[in-house]
Amino acid sequence: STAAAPETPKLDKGELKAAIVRHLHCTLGTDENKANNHAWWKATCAAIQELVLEGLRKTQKSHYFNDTRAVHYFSAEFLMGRLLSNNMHNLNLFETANDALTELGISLTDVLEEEPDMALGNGGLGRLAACFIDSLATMEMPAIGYGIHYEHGLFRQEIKNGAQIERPDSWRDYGNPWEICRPESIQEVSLYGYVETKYGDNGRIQKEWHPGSIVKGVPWDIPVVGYGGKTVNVLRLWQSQSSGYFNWDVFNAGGYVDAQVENVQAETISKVLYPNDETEAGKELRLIQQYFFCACSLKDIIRRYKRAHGDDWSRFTDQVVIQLNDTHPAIAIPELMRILVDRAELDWDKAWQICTKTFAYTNHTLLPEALEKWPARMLEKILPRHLEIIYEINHRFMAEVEKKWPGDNAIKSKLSIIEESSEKMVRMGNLSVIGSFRVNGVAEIHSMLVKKNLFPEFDQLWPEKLTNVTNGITPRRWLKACNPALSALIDKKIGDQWPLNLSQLTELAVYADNKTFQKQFMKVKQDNKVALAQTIKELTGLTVNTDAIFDIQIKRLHEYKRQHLNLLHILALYRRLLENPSYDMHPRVFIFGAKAAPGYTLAKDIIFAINKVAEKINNDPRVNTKLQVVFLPNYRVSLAEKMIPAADVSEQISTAGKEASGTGNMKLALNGAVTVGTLDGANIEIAEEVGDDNIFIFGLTVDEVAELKRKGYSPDDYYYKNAEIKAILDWLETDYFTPGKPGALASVKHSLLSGGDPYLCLADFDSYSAAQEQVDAAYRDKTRWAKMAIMNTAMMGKFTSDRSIKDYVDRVWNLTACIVEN
Ligand code: DL6
Repeated sequence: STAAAPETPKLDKGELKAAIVRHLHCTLGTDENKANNHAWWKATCAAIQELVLEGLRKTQKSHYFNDTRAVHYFSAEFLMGRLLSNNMHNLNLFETANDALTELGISLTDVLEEEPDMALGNGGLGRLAACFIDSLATMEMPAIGYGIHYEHGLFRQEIKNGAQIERPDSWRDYGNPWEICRPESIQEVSLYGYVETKYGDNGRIQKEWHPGSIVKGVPWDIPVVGYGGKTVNVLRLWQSQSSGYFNWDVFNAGGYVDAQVENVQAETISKVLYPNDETEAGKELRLIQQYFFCACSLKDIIRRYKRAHGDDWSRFTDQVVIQLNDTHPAIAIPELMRILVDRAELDWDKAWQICTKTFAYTNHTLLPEALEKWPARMLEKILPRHLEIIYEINHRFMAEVEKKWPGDNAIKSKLSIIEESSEKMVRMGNLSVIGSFRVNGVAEIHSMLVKKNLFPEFDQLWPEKLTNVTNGITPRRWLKACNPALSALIDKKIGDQWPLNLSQLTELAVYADNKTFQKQFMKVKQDNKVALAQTIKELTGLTVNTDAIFDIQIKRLHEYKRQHLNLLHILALYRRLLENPSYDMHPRVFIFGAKAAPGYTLAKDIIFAINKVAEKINNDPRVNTKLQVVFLPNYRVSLAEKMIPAADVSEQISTAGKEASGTGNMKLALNGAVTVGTLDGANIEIAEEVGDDNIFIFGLTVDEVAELKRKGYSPDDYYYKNAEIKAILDWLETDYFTPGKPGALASVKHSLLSGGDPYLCLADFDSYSAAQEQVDAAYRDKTRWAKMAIMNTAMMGKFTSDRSIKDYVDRVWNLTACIVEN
């Protein structure tokens, strides 16, 4: 690894104290006596930001003088969470700051709680982007993240009478201390209008797009501090603003208010993050968002390139690689073609060669509802020239297909970028594969399914193009920072270099049977459980049993992730306990965190059902010493950081073949939770690493799922043959959990019966329940469990995002680290 180890902190305690107080006085205009925690947070951020910006300046200078090749990570989502603790850890200043604030009479823990999460993403895809830019900076790779400066990130979730209510998120209401506005790099983006065909002097056909409107993209830079603090890269997020060019006539004619309408429309573009995870909304504003940030970013990249290389395009692909995080930024492909062909006047073939050496695309899902398609009519209206270019790309590609499969119209219609359905649609997945030099899935099995089921013909056409890069997580945030006690224990055992070289954790395996180490490891877990119990109390009022197994399922709410399978099992345990009060089980607390897309009714019904079942069970003295259920509201990065260190059991129970990778599975295992999971996504690779003895695998495999579906799956078979399943589902229809309101939870039952149980909950129920009995038995054997937990932490080396980035560097980006001069 080229990563730099953290140095001695750049400030000592006294200097940091002085800097914090100086910012309290000079930046915030307050003083030590008047300042509340929010002011202390801002002053601390400002003091840290001084060092961050010094690192940023040096990094940019080094990159400029070395004329480095860089990766440009295009992503509609970056789920950054909080930055203060992360930046302090990466600058090796956490302890110093703690001591400095303590001397000032302030608690760092309280100060850290003041920071709103930067929740500019929905879930796994956005958090992956955040982990990746952390690793890129840590490994001293020249890189820039490009995205959208949403005014409102993912909604804040409240739970009212068991139901999810969405409230707006305002992460920067009182100013964000990390971001820097760069008005000097504002870009303009065109939208709407029409295309004029002209003949140039050389007789060449030329296209001119006459836009109907122009908006400004204002860049905000968030510095991304690598571990060790040497490289500080940038996440550049674009905010939309009115260009102020239009409607001056209206304005001058006294139409002041009408002129403002245009401003409001322009500002709407970056107003709010679409809260849909794994569903494609097909909304005009969403397409505009995507184009807006891609167009701004490409202009920014080209401006930087031209500063060094002028109009000579021959070195562009040596300097620039663009990673498309899913198809959300795929419109960048025709946009680059437009710039090269229409503006730079390169001929088509040359332009296409540049384009297809510039882009690489990561696929994150096989779910059909998440594969983006845009109505051709919508593209024609918003981006008329881009649609023409897409048609041309497709036309030329169809000729290639014809060469490979002469006369095969079925293959043509499958591979075409244009879907000729009742409404003509543009398939962004096909466009991304055709326009990229590399396409990757995010876990071995997922990449295999991308090749075999999603894009088999593309794989035949370009056998080198499709590859795998298994996801990863940054161990700095997801162990060192979030679990300080475990980190300290690991440091003591194997030294403190593991955050940079996570494979070193295997050295812990030799202690897995060591009684003393087991005790120390499980003591940390217990303390973390007590801390989470305190959070649960504060957030829900419930007192949980900290001697119970903490069984955690945290992720977006989706049928394919099967929170309702977990719920069915909870109901089974409840029934068993009611029928047999001496039913033998170790006490367990089932803990959920999940947001549902606001328009996803069944997902919201499942949240409601979990809450109603929780209410009943937690208040039922017949069972609540053994069984408790918690739904923690407003699951987000900062809450994950509190839950993950306290988990005994990690629920990763998606229907096989549906979860592309999962990354929560890695975070939980890294913190010593044992997985109950299906052979899906990265679970498979986790099982390979930890070994069969240290994981509970259950359920149908990908092949078995396919076989069952082929034969014809009938959930009724399970309902009528399995008395326990029948009783549980029928229970949901009564008013037992919703007194006076029978049927309030019935939609969950119906989705599993008349709804056809598309994700095979009933088919997997028995196997899941058996796996849970094994969990129960294993947990009671304290030595065995401690060993399992330690082995999970010890064997997670593969899943550092540093390894993912190294794979991208080797297989896709061909980058070299740039050592930043200090
Ligand atoms: O690759 C990151 C993450 C995976 O870990 C999850 O398994 C996968 O569900 C998620 N995919 C999406 C798809 N969104 N779109 N399009 O979020 O990606």
